[in-house]
Amino acid sequence: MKTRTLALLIASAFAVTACGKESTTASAPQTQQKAAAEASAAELPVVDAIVTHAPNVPPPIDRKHAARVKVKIEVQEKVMRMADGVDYKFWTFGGQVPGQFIRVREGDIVEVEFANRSDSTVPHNIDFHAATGPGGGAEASFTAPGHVSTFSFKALQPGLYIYHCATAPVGMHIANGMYGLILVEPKEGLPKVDKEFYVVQGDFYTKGKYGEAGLQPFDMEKAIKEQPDYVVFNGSVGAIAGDNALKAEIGDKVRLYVGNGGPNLVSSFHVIGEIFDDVRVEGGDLINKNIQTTLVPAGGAAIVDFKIDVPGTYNLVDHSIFRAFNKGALGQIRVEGKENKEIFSGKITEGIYQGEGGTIQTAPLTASEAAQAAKPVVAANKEERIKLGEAVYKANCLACHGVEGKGVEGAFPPLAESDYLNADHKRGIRAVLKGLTGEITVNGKQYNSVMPALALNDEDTANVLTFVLNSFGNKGGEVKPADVAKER
Ligand code: HEC
Ligand SMILES: [Cu+2]
Repeated sequence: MKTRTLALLIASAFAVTACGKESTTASAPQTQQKAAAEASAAELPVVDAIVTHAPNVPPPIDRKHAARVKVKIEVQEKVMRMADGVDYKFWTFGGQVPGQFIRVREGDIVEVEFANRSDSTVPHNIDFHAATGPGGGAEASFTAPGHVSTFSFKALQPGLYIYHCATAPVGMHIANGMYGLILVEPKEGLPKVDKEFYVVQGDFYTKGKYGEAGLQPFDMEKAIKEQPDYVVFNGSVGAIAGDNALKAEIGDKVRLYVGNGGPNLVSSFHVIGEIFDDVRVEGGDLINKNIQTTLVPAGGAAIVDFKIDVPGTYNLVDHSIFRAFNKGALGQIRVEGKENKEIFSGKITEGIYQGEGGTIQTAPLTASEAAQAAKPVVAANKEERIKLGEAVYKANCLACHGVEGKGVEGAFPPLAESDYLNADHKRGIRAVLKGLTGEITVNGKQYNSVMPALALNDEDTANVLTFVLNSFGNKGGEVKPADVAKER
């Protein structure tokens, strides 16, 4: 039994900041054992993984033995369609959301070649929930733009598993679309079906509201509040609906490999007008039967099987239903074949449901309710400003710049003893307000990366910078809200 403890989660969440090399001293017998294990793994036949883009699934594995399976993954940061008229800069494994479906067999050694294109703006990595080991491979695969890393893991336990990027800020990488599924087929295989499809739900956070046209930047504030503008299957509104609907025929046994990349929402996965015959609950061994709606946790999966008896269009939804009709979580299976009036007599129309869009209807407040707005906390002096700023730092900066402000070489510059910041406080103000891109030199080392603009108000910006200036060996000083207002 593999226990994914909180400690592991934290280790993976801070993979970037905590990737110190562990030195282990192995005793002689251990070394021999290890050598023997490596020798047998090295003798395995080597095969290239057959991977597919969603909604396709690679064919079942007909091997009866373990293999060393090579998987190549290339990270691409790429502007693509989110909805009609709406674009988004996705961060992807392999150029699409979700990343490619990887199919291996229980006992295989999965050898991953992880490339991050040179036109990427930030480092990335990959955490396989199918792997047993620190961070699921996050530290082993941490890769700066223009580099490639390799590592391998043994697929010890069968099941359907999410993989995702775990580079800080982890939530942001996942929110940009960095997830996919790997199926570790049990040695005996899965029961045969007629059609298999690959569907992954994800929630997205944009500056503009649902449907607002143009290239929409990521909105960290909405992501933290868990208020997505889009909840979609396979990376965009309509990716598996309308002309892109999944297709099946009467009598088909259909299997959906359903994943949920999150980053935040739990999916109440449901197919309108169907009952799942078998659900492999959470992607594991437990089979539940005759299920209407199955929960798919963020960072989790489920395998659902059902036989289709009646023609027509079946809508896949997250049954947290505003997500389906107002945020995009709507897919379709179009089924052709002879009607069966005994099973279903009614009139069957196609494309029954239309997206209703994101128009918000307000329920009015009373005057006294409207007046109840919380008053913001304001620092009375420099000491208070430093104290309040520490909390702002922990919540907004720590993920990238680290607990001690030391950053990560090649990715996140240090705030500790930063000559760049100490030379001009306004640089810090502008970085927080507007974000920072392009080449900069901090303490003699070059950085060419992206810091996103943080949606902080003048008070919080002043507080956090005053905290930084008076911590981590910096030269002191105070930034006041008025200084921030001037730079806005
Ligand atoms: C998503 C990761 C991320 C977060 C969160 C983040 N930064 Fe940065 N920061 C960066 C990167 C990357 C750079 C370098 C940008 C470049 O190469 O142009 C940077 C640069 C800076 C710099 C200038 C360089 C230096 O080392 O002095 C300052 C100052 C700074 N950040 C302060 C902050 C503060 C304060 C916060 C929190 C309010 C914050 N950052 C949050 C990633 C981040
Ligand atoms: Cu990433």
